[in-house]
Amino acid sequence: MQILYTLYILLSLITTVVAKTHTFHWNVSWVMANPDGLHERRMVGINNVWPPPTIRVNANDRVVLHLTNSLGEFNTSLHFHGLFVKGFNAHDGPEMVTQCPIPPGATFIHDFNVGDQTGTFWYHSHTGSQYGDGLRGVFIIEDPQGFPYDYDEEVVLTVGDHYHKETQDIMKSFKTRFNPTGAEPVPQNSLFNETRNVTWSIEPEKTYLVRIVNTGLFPSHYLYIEDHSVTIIEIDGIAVEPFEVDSLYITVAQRYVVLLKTKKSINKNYRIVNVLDRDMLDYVPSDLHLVSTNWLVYNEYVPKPDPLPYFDFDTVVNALPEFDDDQFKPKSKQPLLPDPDMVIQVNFTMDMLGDGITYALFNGKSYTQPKVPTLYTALSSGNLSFHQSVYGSNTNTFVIHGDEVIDIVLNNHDPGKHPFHLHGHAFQVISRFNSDDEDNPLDFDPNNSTMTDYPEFPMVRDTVLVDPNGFLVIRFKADNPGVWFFHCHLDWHLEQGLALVLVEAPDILQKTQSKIPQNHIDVCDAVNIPHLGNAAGNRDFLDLHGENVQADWLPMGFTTRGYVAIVVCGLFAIYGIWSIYKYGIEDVSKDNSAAVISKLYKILEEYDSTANR
Ligand SMILES: [Cu+2]
Repeated sequence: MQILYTLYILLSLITTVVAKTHTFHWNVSWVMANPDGLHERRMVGINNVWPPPTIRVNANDRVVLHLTNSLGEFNTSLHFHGLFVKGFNAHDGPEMVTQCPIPPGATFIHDFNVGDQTGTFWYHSHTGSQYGDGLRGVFIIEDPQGFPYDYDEEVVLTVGDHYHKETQDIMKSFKTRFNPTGAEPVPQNSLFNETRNVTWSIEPEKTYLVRIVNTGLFPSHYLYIEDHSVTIIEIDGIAVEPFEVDSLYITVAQRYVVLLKTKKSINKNYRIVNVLDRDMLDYVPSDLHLVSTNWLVYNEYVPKPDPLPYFDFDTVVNALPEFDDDQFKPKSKQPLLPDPDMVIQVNFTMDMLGDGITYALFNGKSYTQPKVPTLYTALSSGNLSFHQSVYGSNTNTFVIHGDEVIDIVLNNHDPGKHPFHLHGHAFQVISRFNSDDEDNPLDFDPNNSTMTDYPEFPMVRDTVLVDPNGFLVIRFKADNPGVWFFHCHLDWHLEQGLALVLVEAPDILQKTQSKIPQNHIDVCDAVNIPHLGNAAGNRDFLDLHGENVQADWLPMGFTTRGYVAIVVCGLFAIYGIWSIYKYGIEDVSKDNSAAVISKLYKILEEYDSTANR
């Protein structure tokens, strides 16, 4: 026993010695770029370079990242998508959830250990929809013990959607009463490794490890290589049983790691095709390249095949096999978690509120940022941290106890597809159905045995699609004390308030992560946001006076202004009818026919005398 213990201590020491600290000094600023070759614009770059770099670390390494905001007039922030940041909740990144927004001129220091996670993750701004302007990149955590599969070369491949305008300008015409249907902005293009028309030169009979990330804002992508299948080995940072597919369907924020075995023959080159999911777009401009062609090149002396017609979504997508991510089972063979201790049920709708703007709502509430970041409320509220009310009435916050099993039931009462992401966890997807009937959304029913026929080994990931008018049930263990955002990753919808917040084990959080780094407090001071108090910024934690709330609901029936408008309109109508009567009917009704006839004779006589001259 003593020998084993000594060995354990030795191993721990070795790990500590081997673990590295990676220090980054990132200056976030605007950089001119032309990602799609059609339009030059400002993109958000790092140290004057766009696109931003790929971060690569080993498990148990420490990351110290100094992020300086040089964007001029805009705030910023940085989230590490898929990382549990266990023990480092304050470094997760989303503004007003775990930290203050970083104002221009300020530097925020992220300092965390990546823990024992390995796989493919990414980082992006968590301020509004700013990552659509380019602040996004891939984050890879490798296992220092080696990779479980042999491969010859590794390649990182991102797909995404691209806009010619900056997101803050797009927002002005999106969240306005002049867009009453809430139609989402349609991208101008798709990107492939942050550019287009990519040629990827490969060698025959080699195995490539391809890490694929959709770093886009909005539509999912279909992705395939002609005449090649790939083997999926990891989804969202979770190793899965190898699964061969001919194509992928990847929502924004999801990741797939695949092995690609190249052919023996070098007589031919092949198309790599990525297709924007047209069904997610409100309208399709005639010049939008739904279908984009890139090339897998075996032989540069052989001509590349022509690009596919950019508009021919139907032909391309109808030829693809069905893609169901439910079949990708974790390699760890993690069984279904036990029955939940707590069920959070949210019904999601899109509705217009009293300001004429269309919002996204969970149970009638559109997430509205509190006046104090929720983590700071959890840390400063003492015994009241379990009182949901201290987090505000409009933040969709749920408090959960440590080590409990939690189900989130999400009923989608909207005809759109939405990829939902939970920070701080990967979750089991235990039930998911869709409904083709827009008038009758299908809600989860715990008494319906088909809906509760949960898989023995559910899919595990951190971003999952809920189908139109359908539902989703996810399950996870509350083993990561912290404040975690759960939101739609279509950032247009996040801007409309499609989010909720989990305050997980605030008692343990107060004991183990009570100290807010001084640098984070300095950033709050710089942006004039308190780091103590409830959602309203009050030190009396049960007094929510002054909290941020959503716009009022559209009133039912007529308001006073409505009645005044009706009366005024009525008066104008009566005046109009009276005018017609006065100037029209009244004149005609007089018997002045003799006068009219004599006037006509006079005109004719004048005409005759002129003509006879
Ligand atoms: Cu959404």
